Amino acid sequence: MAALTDSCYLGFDFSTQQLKVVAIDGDLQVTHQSNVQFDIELPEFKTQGGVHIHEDKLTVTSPVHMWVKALDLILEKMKRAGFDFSRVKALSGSGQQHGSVYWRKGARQLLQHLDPEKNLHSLLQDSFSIHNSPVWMDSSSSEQCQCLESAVGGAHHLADITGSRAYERFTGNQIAKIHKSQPDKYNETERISLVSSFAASLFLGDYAAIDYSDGSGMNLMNIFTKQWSQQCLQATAPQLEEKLGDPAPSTAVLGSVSHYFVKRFGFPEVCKVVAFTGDNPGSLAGMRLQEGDIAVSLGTSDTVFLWIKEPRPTVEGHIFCNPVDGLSYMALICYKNGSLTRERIRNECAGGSWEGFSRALRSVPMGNNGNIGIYFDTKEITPPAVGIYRFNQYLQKVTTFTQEVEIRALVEGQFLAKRVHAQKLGYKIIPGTRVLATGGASSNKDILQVLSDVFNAPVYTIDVANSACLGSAYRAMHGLVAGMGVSFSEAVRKAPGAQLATTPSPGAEEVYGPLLMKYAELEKEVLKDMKQ
Ligand code: XUL
Repeated sequence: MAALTDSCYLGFDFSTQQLKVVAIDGDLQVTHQSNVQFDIELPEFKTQGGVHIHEDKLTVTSPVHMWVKALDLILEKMKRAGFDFSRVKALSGSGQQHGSVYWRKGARQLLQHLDPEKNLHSLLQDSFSIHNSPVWMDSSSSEQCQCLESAVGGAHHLADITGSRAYERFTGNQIAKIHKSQPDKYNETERISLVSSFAASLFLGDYAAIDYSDGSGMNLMNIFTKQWSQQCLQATAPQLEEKLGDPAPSTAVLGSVSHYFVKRFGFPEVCKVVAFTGDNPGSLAGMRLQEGDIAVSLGTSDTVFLWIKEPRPTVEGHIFCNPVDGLSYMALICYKNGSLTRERIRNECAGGSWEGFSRALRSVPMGNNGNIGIYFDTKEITPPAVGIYRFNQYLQKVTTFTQEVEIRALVEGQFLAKRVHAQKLGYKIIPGTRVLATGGASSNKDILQVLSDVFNAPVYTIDVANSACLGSAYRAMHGLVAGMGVSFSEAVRKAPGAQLATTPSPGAEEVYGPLLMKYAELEKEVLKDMKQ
């Protein structure tokens, strides 16, 4: 029998712009990585950033055949690089969330009998009823969102069932739009997959179940019972339940790789396929988030995700089933005004220099002498407001701040918002809570100090360029032992950890505790102003 270190686990990530793969050994060390960039390596599909933005600017799709061809390509690349597929004990993967794939009637039959002499792309030419899959960047289904919310008794009620109010990119609303605009294609469809479960289906040689975690991004699943909500299904499209199949736990072993992969690439017959999930749930696994932790990704848009036990869905942010622990949940909040706003204020108030920005942060005390700012250069998602708002220590609106105060107000405002919204979704700081910071701005120590002070928790940094992919490899490994009661954290305890960057300054909670409440009030006021 092969020693543990001879074993290997694969994680794939079908993201918007590329397909990635990472292999880890039994000690969780990365042994192989590869990728296929859609725009560059598959130019025949003519995508930009992996997608086609349609004329209405709202419809955004990706060619499903491009994803299939990318899988052919990446496996060929691995073979050429001498990758030994016979050591793969299990594989899993992630996909961009919300995107959907429409399998034509008869496709299951085809999937079950793939000829190992041919590539997947040629074998699956006629397997899809819709060639252009709607993806997460699509925002063309507002009408369907309104219908769904009113059918279930309002946005709040929908969030109480599915973990989120109706969002254009969420799959149910995309399916409803396809049913309305292309009823023939809808009727020709045998199965609807998410990008994640579509990719798992290719490996399995059969339709793979949608996992609970990615299934939470559809506005169709009851996140508490983990079953499709009949009310949502009925409001979306006919015969939908049979087209979706039953959802499955994210840690489930769905079966072994199909004969096709055994014959064509030399995978062992016993190589297991562990349910694929969404890229954000995959990242939660890759970052090895634990109960009480909060991950803050400071990029073009800022994303916050949390591990929570007692979720309280609201009309802001999303609650998903947790991808590694069946009793927990994860919350996700997206902010559009991230790096671009920080860069604008840096340019206007610090002559374009991050050192100047940092100096300004250090020159004003924690709490900014009571000054608070809200900076939404473009319409924010959480909350849906736009504009720049400044308030002095008496909570009166003012038109300007000094440059130093402006810089601190921006950074404090962004982090206060994150803590306020996280708490609204059920987040609690508990002993041992860590803030895991990633993304471009996480290399700035002074920004991280504010983050640590506002959350009153130590901040760790972690390189997550490949977190979803790595998380999938970890999940593949965990999937083999999850049924025996081994927790995810136990299974991956040997993986490299996050680095401690900073701890809260003394007195931080006394300063930011009251400011949090003030910030929440001001945000409500801003929203009220917007509605008038
Ligand atoms: C999350 C979302 C995006 C995609 C990106 O709700 O829409 O983060 O998952 O791939």
